[in-house]
Amino acid sequence: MAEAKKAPAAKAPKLADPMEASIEVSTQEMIRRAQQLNIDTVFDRAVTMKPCAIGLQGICCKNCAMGPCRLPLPKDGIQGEDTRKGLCGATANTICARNFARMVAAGTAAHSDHGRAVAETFLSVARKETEDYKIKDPAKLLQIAPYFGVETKIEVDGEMLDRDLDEIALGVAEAAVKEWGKPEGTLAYLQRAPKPLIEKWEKMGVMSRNIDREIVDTMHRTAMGVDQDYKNIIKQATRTSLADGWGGAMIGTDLQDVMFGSPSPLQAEANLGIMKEDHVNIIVHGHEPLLSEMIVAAAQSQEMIDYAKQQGAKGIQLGGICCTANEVLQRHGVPPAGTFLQQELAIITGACDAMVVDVQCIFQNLANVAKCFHTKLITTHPIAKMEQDNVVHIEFDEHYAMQDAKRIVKMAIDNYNERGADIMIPQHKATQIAGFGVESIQYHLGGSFRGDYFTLNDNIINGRIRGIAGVVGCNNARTKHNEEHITVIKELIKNDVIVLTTGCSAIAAGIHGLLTPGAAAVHCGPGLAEVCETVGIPPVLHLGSCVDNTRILLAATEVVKAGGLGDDICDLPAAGSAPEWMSEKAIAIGQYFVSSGVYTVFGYHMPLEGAPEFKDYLYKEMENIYGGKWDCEPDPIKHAHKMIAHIDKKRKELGIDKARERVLMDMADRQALGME
Ligand code: BF8
Repeated sequence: MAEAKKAPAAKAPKLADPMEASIEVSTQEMIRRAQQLNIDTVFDRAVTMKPCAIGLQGICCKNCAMGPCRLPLPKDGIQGEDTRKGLCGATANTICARNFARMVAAGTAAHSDHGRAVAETFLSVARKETEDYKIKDPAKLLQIAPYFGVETKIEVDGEMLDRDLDEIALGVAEAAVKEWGKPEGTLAYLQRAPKPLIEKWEKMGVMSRNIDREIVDTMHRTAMGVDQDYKNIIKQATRTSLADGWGGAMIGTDLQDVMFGSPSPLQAEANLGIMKEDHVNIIVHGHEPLLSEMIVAAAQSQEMIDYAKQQGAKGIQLGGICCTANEVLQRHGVPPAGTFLQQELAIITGACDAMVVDVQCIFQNLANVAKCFHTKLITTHPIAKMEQDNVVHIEFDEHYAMQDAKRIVKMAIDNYNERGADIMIPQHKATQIAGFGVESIQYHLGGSFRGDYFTLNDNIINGRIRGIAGVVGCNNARTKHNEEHITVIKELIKNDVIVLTTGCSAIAAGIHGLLTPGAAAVHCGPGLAEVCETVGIPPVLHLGSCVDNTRILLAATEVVKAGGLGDDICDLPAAGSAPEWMSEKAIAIGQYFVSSGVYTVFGYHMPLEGAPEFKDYLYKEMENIYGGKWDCEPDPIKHAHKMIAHIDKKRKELGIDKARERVLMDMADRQALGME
């Protein structure tokens, strides 16, 4: 075997302290390993490059060539009138709102273009143009058809009969694809929201028209010299974000479920330790599961397993990074190898025979790291190529999906014997239960007679469960890897708040052992622990990838429907959180949660400090319109307690706060009697 090719000595006097960079042991080990090999990672770069202080405040305008105009907040704050303005006269509020709205547009574009690819593939399936994908969940197809105006029954001789599934599929596919550009009306899925919420959206004029149009509208009105009213800009940001959460992302999730199967709880492992030295290791990374679904099938085929054995490997180990990981985890139990911040580290193990990337959250530096090892880095998407000559591009075509997948798996197997001697796979991994969804929550926490989410609602009303939290989103190299996610989640479940998680937060929760039923006894307050132990679920439920945040919207809608907790999402004792966010997609998600009535707290920092009036609008005024509002709190314990305080406020408004006090008094009484 050849020696691993070492990177040329780079000038990197300042390196990350592994213990300061992450709370996770295998990450710490691999950062150290990278430093020994003289390979820089995101953790080192975060030490050497500091963020721009003006950009951080959200008030740098580079939308025309007279700028960039920078409007930093004066050191002693605004005294009297705020006279700051750019060359054209744009105020800090306008600039900050434009920047924020553009983040929403970019995030919406990312999720929705993913959704479009899924919808177009589903159209190919419905037209029978591909054999590689099938309809695996016909029940979900029948469930969503009415929203697209597609009949599921047909009248024959006065009798209502089931309509042919292929006809329904074609109707749904054609209607779904049109959601990106239909000339009239509003998005079909907006009608899935609770009625009072739809009425708020209608009153405000923010019902999204079509997905592409909302993104174009935002880009237009935030260009130089167009919309100069921050409230009007943010109104459009809402309309755009709804085209994400109740549009492109939701269609993406649903049609993926239809084609690949809706997830149901399954057991898997998580962390870099899932990689095996004696196996061919293939890591799928990115977001769109169209090709990775096929890679899973190809890697599990006898033909490929036999071929791997011929090359001297014991088998093929698949692993995932980022949301592609969550997609193949929730449907096939393929273990995630790590979060967003661990992508370089997977290659630095020296045992990654191929890393297959599609779109989003892929470091450009991967190619530099791959150059130091034997790893084949394979790009697969026409909109996401890399310029380095060590990167192979195999463009995915849904008509030849399995053929492409087999070619990629074979390439990884052929690369197995090219490994160098520098192999170090950290021996840390955890067991997890993943694959929850709207349907499985209904199965575990539903009721037989009184509504689908009855048991969940009943336990919220009686106070065993204090409330519901969505903890989602990225890692960010400006915060300690996984610390905020894990601290926030632990504090919530300790206080009887059940947590729904997606994205890299879900991967982090899996790695840190919070996605098992056993975590309830260790980490939960007594009420939540009792519920989890009774029904056999973890206190933290993995609901999938970031587009699957739409599952949280629909779960919240089901809670409203089940009754007893108000008429709208904003009435629920619920809150949202993204403790380590970094992506524009997180801002789009935050905006659609806030505009759907959810109090949403981000960690780290928000790029709003330079425009206090605009910030106030997001943090206070939005609640008067939609019932939800933004907040930011970098301290993870305070962050969790802001969410809990909101949950308690909602419990009080619902008149169910007394029930909770009684539960706590019972506990105290039992403790006083020495029974606990
Ligand atoms: O879409 S959580 S780092 S992987 S952006 Fe990226 Fe953030 Fe991870 Fe998933 Ni979501």
